[in-house]
Amino acid sequence: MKSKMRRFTWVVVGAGCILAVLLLPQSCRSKTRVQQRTGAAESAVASYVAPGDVDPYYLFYSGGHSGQIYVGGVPSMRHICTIPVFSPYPATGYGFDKETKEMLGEYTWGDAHHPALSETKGDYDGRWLFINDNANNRIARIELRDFKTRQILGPIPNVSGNHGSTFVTPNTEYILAASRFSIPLPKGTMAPIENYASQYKGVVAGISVDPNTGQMALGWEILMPPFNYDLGDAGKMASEGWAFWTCYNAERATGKLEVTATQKDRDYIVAVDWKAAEKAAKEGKVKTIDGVKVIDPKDVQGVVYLLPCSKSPHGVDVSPDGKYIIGSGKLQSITTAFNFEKIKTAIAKKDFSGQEDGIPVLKYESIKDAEINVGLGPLHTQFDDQGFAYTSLFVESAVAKWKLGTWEVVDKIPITYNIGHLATAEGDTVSPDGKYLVALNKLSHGRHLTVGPSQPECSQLIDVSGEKMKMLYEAYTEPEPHYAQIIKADKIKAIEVYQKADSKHPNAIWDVKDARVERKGNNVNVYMAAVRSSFEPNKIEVKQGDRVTIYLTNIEQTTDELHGFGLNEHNINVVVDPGETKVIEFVANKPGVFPFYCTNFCSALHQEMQGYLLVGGGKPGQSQLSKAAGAQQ
Ligand code: RUQ
Ligand code: CUA
Repeated sequence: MKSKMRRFTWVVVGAGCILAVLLLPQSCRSKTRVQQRTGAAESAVASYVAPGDVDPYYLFYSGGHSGQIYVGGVPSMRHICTIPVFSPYPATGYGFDKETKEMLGEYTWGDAHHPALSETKGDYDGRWLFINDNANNRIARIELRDFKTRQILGPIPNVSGNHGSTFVTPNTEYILAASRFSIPLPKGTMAPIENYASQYKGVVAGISVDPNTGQMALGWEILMPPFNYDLGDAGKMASEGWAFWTCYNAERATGKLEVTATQKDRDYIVAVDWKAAEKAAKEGKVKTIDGVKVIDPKDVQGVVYLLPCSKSPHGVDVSPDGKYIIGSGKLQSITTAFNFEKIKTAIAKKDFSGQEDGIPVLKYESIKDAEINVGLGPLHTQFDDQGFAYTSLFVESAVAKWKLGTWEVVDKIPITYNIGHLATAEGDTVSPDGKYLVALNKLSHGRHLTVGPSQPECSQLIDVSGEKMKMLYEAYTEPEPHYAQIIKADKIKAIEVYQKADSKHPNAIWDVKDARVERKGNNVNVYMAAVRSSFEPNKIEVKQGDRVTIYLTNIEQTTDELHGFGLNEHNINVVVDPGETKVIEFVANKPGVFPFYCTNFCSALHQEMQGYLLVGGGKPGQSQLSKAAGAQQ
């Protein structure tokens, strides 16, 4: 309450000052400029979060080919932290300790596109965050208890280019996955590209999630024609039990797709009755391809249908009540609202216009409710609490606001440079908050201090609480956010330290008296504690060629008391949070004495927090540079 009052006072004083400065020299300014400035002051107040206060919402943006997730606050748009997912990140020691190294496997990058918060009854529950890797066909799970990546599943068999992912079903039963690029199956099969239309296959898939642990596993897959499966969304409320994906290239073309895959007037939205898919998989009506239960629609009826839609569609988004499936054809100026009731009726009446590889195609006219004239290049749609939809317009660089049911476009706001995705507060739930919308722009085009050719990406914060949308703020991030989700801050209950009582690590030590170095043959095991401001032991003596394993426990129980372990010239940097144990493994193959030190600032004597690795039995003077110099002589 006190901080709210303080904040309010500051806001009023702040706004007052800005207004006073603006109003004083009014005679020498044009009126419109003053009005613009007044608007800016209002926007500043609307996105202002005073020092010491926190935002009411978290924003989770995907980091694209950085392989990470960025966490921000709304409305301040402050970047709070980065969660490494598919790429090593020395700042948190991710990818250097045994566990995270094994999780990353052979890949040191991923292409993270669509974060999805776990849901219970169609509402974000604040438990987990999932994200796809378009490049290596993986899905990661981040625990929101500690904001750490805990599982990476994949590469998923038969899925190739996992772009249409990770949308979750209303109780997080499944995470959607799909092939953006069809290939011959199973992976490892070679077939000439000339045989694309007949020998290449796509799949759409449901990755199952354990309701208690969030652990992901292979669920079912459906064998699909060689189209390109692009984006998805899970049905909810009226359409619960269904899943939808857009696809382009109904032409089954190869080569220069911008020409060859845009010949037909219509592509499709794939509609999957996932409860029927689950049942078919349980009943064994599947083929096993590369260890996965794959349903072939030629053999099993009633699982998958195709809805014709505007050509080259991108986003597909289900309205909060689940009644409408919104599909946007990016080459057109309309977005289509399909009526789920009509889809069900058409299926019941077998009102089909044909089939593709055994999958019935419904009739466009029978299932569409409206074509909404939103503007040029519609991509994605989000929703608010008042029954409005917001569609991003890539070509027009704008957001259109329109009414579900009446289909009337009521407002439009220009965006700087080619908007891709957009996200409203709690926008993918059955009860969105509205309030804020973040426009994720594909380019920033230098609306910031110059930083050379590689420019940051731009996001714009828009107030959607009123009749007219209002631009509030502009923020920049690393390349390259695709999608984002915004969740109420109080839904996330993150811990600040790992409690000693909960520690289950078999090799953790909690008392410096237990610190020791043990040798078993060529294996040297180090039980190490980190605590302000020393490592115990601070001396590790080994012989060249020994396998060294350090079990490093930060025995602090104080918030924000992290320690790091950086070992000179060994490419090792691990960070341990309070109460955390990490395992560091390496072969001591370089002779000599190597300092290790705490990399994460922890106290006034942080600089003193150091020790030595002493490696005996080798030949001195073998450094890279001296070898290179020797070669030159
Ligand atoms: S995509 S700009 Cu990777 Cu989600 Cu639409
Ligand atoms: Cu421990 Cu710095």
